[in-house]
Amino acid sequence: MTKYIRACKVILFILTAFLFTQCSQQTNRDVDRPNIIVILSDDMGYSDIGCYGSEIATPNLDNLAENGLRFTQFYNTARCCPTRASLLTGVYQHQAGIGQMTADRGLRGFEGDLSNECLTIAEAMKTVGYSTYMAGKWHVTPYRPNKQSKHNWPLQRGFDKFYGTIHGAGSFYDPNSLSRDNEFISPYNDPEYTPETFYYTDAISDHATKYIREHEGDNPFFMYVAYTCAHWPMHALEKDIVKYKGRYDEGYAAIRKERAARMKELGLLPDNWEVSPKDGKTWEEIEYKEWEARCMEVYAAMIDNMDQGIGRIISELEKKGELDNTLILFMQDNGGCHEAYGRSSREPINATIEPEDLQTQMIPDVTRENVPVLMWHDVMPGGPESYIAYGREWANVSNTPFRYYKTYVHEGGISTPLIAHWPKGIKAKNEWRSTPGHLIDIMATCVDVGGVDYPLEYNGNRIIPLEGKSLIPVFEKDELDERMLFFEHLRNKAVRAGEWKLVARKNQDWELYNMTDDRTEMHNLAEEYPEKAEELSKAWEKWARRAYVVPFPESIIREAKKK
Ligand SMILES: [Ca+2]
Repeated sequence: MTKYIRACKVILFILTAFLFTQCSQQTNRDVDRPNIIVILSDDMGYSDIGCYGSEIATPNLDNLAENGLRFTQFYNTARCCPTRASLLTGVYQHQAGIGQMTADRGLRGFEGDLSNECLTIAEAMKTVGYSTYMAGKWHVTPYRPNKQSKHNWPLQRGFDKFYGTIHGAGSFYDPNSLSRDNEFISPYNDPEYTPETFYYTDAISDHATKYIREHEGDNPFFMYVAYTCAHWPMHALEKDIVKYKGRYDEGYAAIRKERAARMKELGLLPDNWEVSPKDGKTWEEIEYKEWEARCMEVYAAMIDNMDQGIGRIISELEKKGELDNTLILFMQDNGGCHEAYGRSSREPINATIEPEDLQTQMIPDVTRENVPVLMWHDVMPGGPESYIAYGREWANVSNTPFRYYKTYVHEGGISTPLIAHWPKGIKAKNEWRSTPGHLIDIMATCVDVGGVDYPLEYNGNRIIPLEGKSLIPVFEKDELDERMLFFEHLRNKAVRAGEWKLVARKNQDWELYNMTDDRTEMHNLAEEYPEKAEELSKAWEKWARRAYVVPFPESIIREAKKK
């Protein structure tokens, strides 16, 4: 009997100890694990926010930077959908199935649809009990309004709630493919969201804020806020545009000069780097200066509005007492965009659309007031009746001091700010980090801070191991094990290794640059250091074979030859 009682006591002790450990582990985890908010903006250049040298007012982002970290050498993939695929999965975009765009090119790596051989951050964070929310642009599965498959929509890829667009671009007053959770909706027939004026950037901010407000329970959340700001068309609310009236009247060169001076003050532009030369027309060559200046006033207002929305997200976190233990990361999906959408005339189209009709057009024929949407100098940019891109010259300003644009993997195409803010987890304040990083590191960082045991198999599929590294050592000491970073988009290609970068435009020779001395890529050293160039090009080839980058689909090669 005594033996029996002793055995019972031992069992009871073990059970109590076990339960205590479980509870305290649970409690500790819930207290320590931060919420995570990843904010991504669209088609913005390296110097487009205040704390990276812009004249555009971004006080909320600047405040995050002052109380956190700014990275000087963070990289994206040069384009909307590949960036989203890589960011969401922690592997290179070809491995994630989006090697080019969202069209199926018939080869592994180029399916144009998010692969099942990888997890999204939302899927990974769910394995450790995070709630998962998304507001904004998805763009990692094809958009087919009449025969949409939803197998790769956000709710099927780990998100609990979603409000946003499936397609990559559209009107800010009437975005095509707008959806809530698993259903397409019309912004003008949506009882759940009835603002006085519908403006997509505000709608994204408002839904992100709502998800924080409505988050319940002790578990942390992961939220992905993917703005379409400041992708074309140049659409902004008049109340925001008015702040920038006249600010761009002096033209491109004056603003590039101002930005370069501010970047020098910030330490972002060392004296030994040459600012890249201007691209496109001079201001004197521009005939309709008022229209051209208005393009940039609207662009600035779009960014200003996004920053105000980020301010509302931060306020909501503060209200809930969650700001200190939320890791906020802000980055951009590609460099400033030179594409010439809406920069030639089109005839007015007569059509009608009712409030309950779904908008399926990327470029609407008419506004919801049934006014024809116009382009080029036939209309001033800003309102719903216009559809205009800000053009090559302003993109050149956005990317100060770098060369090239979105699509290219020179520094103007792939360089992005990265702001990291997490008072409880990052001790340093208002510091810079110069270790090179890449979108592939975001998943690895989330997995690290969330305590995720990253699976090798998920839903019966073999999972590609993460390519990225956790940025925690960079947060702490600006250190990371040395590695190479690789790039490929539309056969523009690059590799970054330490202070070296090897880069080539489609069908052109490799160029070699020393990024410490010459990050603006003005002095090609390929002939001076042929062995370094050879070593890096071999590394690129090896990666390209491993990561489904080559062979290129025949259809892409045929199209390239036609052009
Ligand atoms: Ca983009």
